[in-house]
Amino acid sequence: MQMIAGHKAIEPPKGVPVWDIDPYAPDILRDPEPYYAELRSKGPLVYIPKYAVLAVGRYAETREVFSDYTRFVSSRGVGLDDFKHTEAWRPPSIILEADPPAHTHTRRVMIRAMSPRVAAAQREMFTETAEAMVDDLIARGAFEAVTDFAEAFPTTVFPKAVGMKDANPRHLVDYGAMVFNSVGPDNELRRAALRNAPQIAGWINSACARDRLLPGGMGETLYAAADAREITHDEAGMLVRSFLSAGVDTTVTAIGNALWCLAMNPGEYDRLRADPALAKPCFEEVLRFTSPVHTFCRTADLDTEVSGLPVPEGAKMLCVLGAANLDPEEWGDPEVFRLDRRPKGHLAFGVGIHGCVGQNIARAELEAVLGALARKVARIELVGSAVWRPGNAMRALDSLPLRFHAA
Ligand code: OVM
Repeated sequence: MQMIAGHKAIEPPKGVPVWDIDPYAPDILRDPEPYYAELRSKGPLVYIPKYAVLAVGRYAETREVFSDYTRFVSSRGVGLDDFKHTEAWRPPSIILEADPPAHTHTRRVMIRAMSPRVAAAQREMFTETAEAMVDDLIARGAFEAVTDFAEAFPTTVFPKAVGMKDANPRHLVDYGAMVFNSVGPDNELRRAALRNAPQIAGWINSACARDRLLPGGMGETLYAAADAREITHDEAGMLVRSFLSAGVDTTVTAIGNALWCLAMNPGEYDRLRADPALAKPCFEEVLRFTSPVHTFCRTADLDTEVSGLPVPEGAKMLCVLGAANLDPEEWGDPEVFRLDRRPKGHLAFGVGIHGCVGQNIARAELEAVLGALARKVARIELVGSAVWRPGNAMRALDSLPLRFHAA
């Protein structure tokens, strides 16, 4: 079998346009909107020879592929590697990289571990932390928002919510970069992220042990489910690893992107200030507008069709969430950031059985951050250039120099 980028190299299916582009080129990852627009314009499916994949960028078909977990499976990996033919870089996640019925079982436990009630119990801690950080940043004058706020906030509150006895913020951030860059091709981004894998993954794996977790935290909930024989103790440890994989880099990126949206759209920031209750719809629009996770894959597990076009078994489906969330067929004026849009059905958290199980916690964190800003900061000033950091799955800032003007 011919392989490219860790999966079966399918031929371009009949009727599917072929596009010679590298969607993982750093320039495209830094400024993806033109690529998103061209991808959508070419058709519902586009064959990309460089990686022998089918890219999906229109809203309807992206939603269809994500929703149909029997035809488009996750157990063969949600990156370019097909776990049926290439060994995964780490033992696969038992929730992200699993299909029903195994997935149903682990997901049920994770839903409970991150329920609205669990998120509500963390809100006060999130808000107090956000307010203290915002006060400190106001006092500082100019600061680097990526490190000093976007990274600082989740690496402070998330380990507390999980109940980690000793968290290493640097390792948590680096592990996020490993996990999210690993879903791309074998490019420099992936190689750089995986370079220190044994050391960082080793620290992460040992941080998942029960004796490293405090009672009352979200991590301990998973071991309690193991005591109740719903899952095994090994599975509890693997699900703690999922917390640490998906819970930090995602919210770091979301906070940076939110600050960027508000710095670039001062009129919308004024609206948020006038009514801090808009924190919730503001976050949803940040998600739609910037799609922190811009791309995840599925694998066709059988010969099938999408919009009447043939899809062969083994095809990697590049689901470009960032393109779908800006599709003018779905959204009016998609390139306008509007707090009053209330973008129901955006795909930034995915959709269907694999839709982000941590979204209650993510919303509680972002509402705490946006609420603290709205109450304390009169104006968010960009005092240098915003620089984007290319990522194989994540659209995140590398640098965002800001000044918060006190209210
Ligand atoms: C995991 C996980 C879950 C969601 C996202 C993610 C790629 C990882 O279970 O490890 O990042």
